[in-house]
Amino acid sequence: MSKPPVRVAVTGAAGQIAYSLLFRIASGDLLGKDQPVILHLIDLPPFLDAARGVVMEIEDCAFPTYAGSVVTADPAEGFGDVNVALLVGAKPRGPGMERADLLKDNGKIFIEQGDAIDKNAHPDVKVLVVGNPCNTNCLIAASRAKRTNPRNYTAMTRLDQNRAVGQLANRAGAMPGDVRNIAIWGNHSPTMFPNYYEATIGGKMVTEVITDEAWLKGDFISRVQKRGAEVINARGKSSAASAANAAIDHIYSWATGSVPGDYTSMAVVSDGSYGIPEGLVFSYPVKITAPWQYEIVQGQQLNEHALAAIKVTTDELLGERDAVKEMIAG
Ligand code: NAX
Repeated sequence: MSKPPVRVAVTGAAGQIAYSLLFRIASGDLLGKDQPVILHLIDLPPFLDAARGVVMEIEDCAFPTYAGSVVTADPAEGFGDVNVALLVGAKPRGPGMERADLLKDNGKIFIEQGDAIDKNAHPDVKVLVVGNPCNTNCLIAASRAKRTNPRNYTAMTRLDQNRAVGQLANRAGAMPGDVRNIAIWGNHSPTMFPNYYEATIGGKMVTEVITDEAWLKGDFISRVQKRGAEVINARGKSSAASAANAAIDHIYSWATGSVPGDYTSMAVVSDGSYGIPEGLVFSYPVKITAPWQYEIVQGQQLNEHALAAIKVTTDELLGERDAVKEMIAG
């Protein structure tokens, strides 16, 4: 392989999402089958042995694109020279914990990691935040970006998009590949809005193919919004392989421009498009205009239902930003 290796950092490297994600990165699913990768596995000190065990297994896969690993608990070392940073590790919500406390505890992690990325990563680093609450964690990390570009800090709603595709395909008796242009608006939380009004199935508008409007407005939206909880109830654990798959999809689409349809969903730092307050990390339909370049899709006509739903998710994000306002001011 003639290309120089790309360095990809993954935090939460000993966790369950990483256990699916790291193998797919090493095998070339993230950046291409001709692109060697060096993995930077970052976790807390008590979990480094587990991360080393994962490295042993990756070695044992003998992937042609795997060019080595760094395992560390030190963010400066972990983000050193990395081209892509996948921030998966986060503090989970404990019993009885308030959402504001969760935001603040995670805020500390993402300030530290944001600083370490800004000081140590490649100046053109691309960041994807998966660890929840991912939009606001991303907002906090992006607020530390001085040398790096805040536009390159994104959060993951591709899993929500993929879940919406799955639901629509099932209902229409179609294949997932037939569903195009469904985008998630807002927060990765139960307030997100999967905008089916612009989406198509087999080239026809979703609303023409699925004429049961009550289902679209009701069960479809709420199922996508609450799919994470449905998986936990059934599996006893949160989504892992599907989350890893969505992280691969997010970065692969961004890096290559390959998206299923005209655009994909990414939570990005808002530039004020569609009246969303500037600076919020908000999921929009985005077009990949060139490798590693995105633009928020403009000119979508949002009807009353969509506007009302988007207001709810925007207000939630404003509340989250308010809860961490001292952190992002500093
Ligand atoms: P796990 O609990 O299995 O793993 C988390 C790992 O992160 C642990 O190994 C832990 O030691 C590590 N960690 C914690 N703090 C860290 C820090 N400061 N630096 C480095 N590592 C740290 O969780 P997992 O199931 O892998 O989920 C990870 C995160 O993804 C959670 O926050 C979860 O809520 C979030 N999710 C986000 C999704 C999305 O669509 N955006 C969907 C899936 C998932 O729920």
